[in-house]
Amino acid sequence: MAKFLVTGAAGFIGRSIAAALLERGEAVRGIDNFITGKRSNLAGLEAMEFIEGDLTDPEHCALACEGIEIVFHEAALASVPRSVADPAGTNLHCVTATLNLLVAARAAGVRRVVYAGSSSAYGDTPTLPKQEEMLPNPISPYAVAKLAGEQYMRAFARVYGLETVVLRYFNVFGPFQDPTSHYSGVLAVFCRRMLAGEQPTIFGDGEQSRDFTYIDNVVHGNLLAADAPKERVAGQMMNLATGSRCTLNETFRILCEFTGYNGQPAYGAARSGDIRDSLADIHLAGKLLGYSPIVDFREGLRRTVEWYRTCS
Ligand code: UD2
Repeated sequence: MAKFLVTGAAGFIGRSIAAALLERGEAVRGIDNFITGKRSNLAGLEAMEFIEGDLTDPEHCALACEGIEIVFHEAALASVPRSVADPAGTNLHCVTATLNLLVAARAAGVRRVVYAGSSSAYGDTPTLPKQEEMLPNPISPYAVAKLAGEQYMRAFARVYGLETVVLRYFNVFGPFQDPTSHYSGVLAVFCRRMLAGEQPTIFGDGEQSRDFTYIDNVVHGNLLAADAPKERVAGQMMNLATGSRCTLNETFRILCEFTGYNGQPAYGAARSGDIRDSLADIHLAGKLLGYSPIVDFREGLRRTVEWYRTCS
């Protein structure tokens, strides 16, 4: 019987966590509805028990949680612009789905739920780096939805004693991130386009910055969060990031080096709901989990370009 459940197991982050658990020899169950997850992402995860299901359906949640000790809740409809186009869809798949999952987890006797939070919760405030005690200030429907999920985690820890751990991810990138959607993360899109010799478009002046976080760091943080003592992490929220930032213009220049692209970027209108600068303070995850990044931004980007070059 599986001990770990990964929601969004056919998505980029979920499949990466599942792969690491399987590598450790763990018994893993995954669930995905394939709205944004991909069947091809399940390649290599054949040892995982898989449920095609939707967390908006409480019965699917109950099935997924049966016998499980620890849940990694990665399923979501990511993307700020997607949420601007369809706020209700984002709410359904981020908030309702999360609440359904928590109800089912509690009923099934799950011990711990590790939740994929988002740096977007901090909003567009000028103070950097972002520290966990700062008041949240979400400016897009996506940010509101991911923050609501966090608050449900906290409430379930407080009132039901479920061990919830919120990890606020900062712009995760790496192998298996879908580069084909209108709503794909910027690095996936840029890698694909620049490797194909196509011009990428920077929205705005390119001086916006992000704390881009390579996937291995996120997987590492999740495994630490699953193993950390209850007294230290239950009910807590912490940033999970690299702890350094890079502008899009600078990132473009590094990508030119790695991909061999020798053109200029196009510049388009700034995106609605966008945040200007983002940088995490990662001391709390260091203190509570013993976390520090294992792959820096430049090396992560190099590995990512090689993956898109050879595998996608
Ligand atoms: C937000 C969250 C991130 C994660 C993600 C999920 C922040 C700071 N980060 O990422 O943690 O939850 O949502 O989707 O809130 N851009 C271009 N050209 C393109 C595509 C994007 O210039 O072709 C720009 C975009 O306008 C933005 C930056 O690149 O300024 C990053 O965009 P993104 O969609 O990769 O991620 P972001 O920051 O919305």
